[in-house]
Amino acid sequence: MKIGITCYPTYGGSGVVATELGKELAMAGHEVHFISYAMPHRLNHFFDNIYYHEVEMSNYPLFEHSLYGLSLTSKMLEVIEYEKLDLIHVHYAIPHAVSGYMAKQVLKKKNSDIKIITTLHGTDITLVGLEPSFLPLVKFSIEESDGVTTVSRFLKEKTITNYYIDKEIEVIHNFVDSELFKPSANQAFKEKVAPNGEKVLVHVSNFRPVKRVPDTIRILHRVLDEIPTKLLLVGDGPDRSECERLVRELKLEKNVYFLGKQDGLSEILSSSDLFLMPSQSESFGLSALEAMSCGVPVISSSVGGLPELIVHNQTGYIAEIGDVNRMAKYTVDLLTNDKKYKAFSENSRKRSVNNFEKKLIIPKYIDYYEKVLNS
Ligand code: GMT
Repeated sequence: MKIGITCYPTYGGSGVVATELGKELAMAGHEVHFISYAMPHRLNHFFDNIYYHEVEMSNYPLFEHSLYGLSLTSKMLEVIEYEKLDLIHVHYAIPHAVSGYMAKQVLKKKNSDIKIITTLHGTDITLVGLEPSFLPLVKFSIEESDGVTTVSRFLKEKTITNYYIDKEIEVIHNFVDSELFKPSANQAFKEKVAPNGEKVLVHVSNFRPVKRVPDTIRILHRVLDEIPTKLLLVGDGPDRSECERLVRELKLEKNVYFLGKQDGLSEILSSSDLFLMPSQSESFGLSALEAMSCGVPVISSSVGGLPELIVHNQTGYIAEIGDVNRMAKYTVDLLTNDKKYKAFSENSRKRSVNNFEKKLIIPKYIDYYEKVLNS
């Protein structure tokens, strides 16, 4: 197949899923064309069968605000025509699904067609898509897509109930490369961050308010009453300064490392003891899956699709949103009981390999493409 993929190229779950999917499709012999405003960050070297088309932005003086949705449509049309694409798979509804719809309409006028598949990832449905100004357009673009997938059963339900969608939606969970994300601590790194054998907590996100990153610092603060512990904060975003302020206020400067955006995530995760995900909303939790694949249990809030990934009392623990006391209690419980920790760690690895390994999930996308193309 000749497949166009549009996604946000930045440090975020939807872009990671889109890029890793594209890489796997290319390895399976399909031709993949990424169409975006920048090179997706996990597409960091040459891959056979992968092409990148940058969306050019017009800087005509009348356009005070960027017209990205329109520029994207134009680039989609160009790539569809010259590369003879079979379908375009857009990740995150806004504005990608709308641009796809417009491209399809332009082609219709020329008696041509392109199949548009939209994958809904999370806040496009649960947060920003619900803003009154966006809601009708998001609903419309979902209904007009030739195929729609969500990354969890939770997100499918939300899409149907929040947008009154009467359409078949396929659930295809996030996936992980379990050979890359595997248990293998980097001793030198571990000794550097925890020189006295302290336990290591880790959190990875884009530091948006929905991630509740300050909760991870409050959890650490309580855990430190019981056990020497360090916290690694990986990623960057709007809440980072607030987190740095909180660390200073609680005098935790020696216990928290702000690592910023990192490429070598598997090394960091596999050198950690526990992953914290206290999110306000989370449609699946890709970084928690990557941690589990490294044999790292997860303590999370009980929101969204997280219970589809984390099995309470087997691969980690789930608590109410904002209940940092309970999350801290669970953390101490697990980190002071070696036998239980070992079982949770093994369960986490097994669950990710048996249910979410890329070799199991990628064929679901390929089958879905074929179904849509033959419909
Ligand atoms: O919805 C978002 O916040 C955007 C998206 C991203 O680009 O970071 O994250 C979502 O997509 C991931 C991949 O499918 C999921 O694993 C995340 O749970 C989801 N984030 C939220 O729902 C907050």
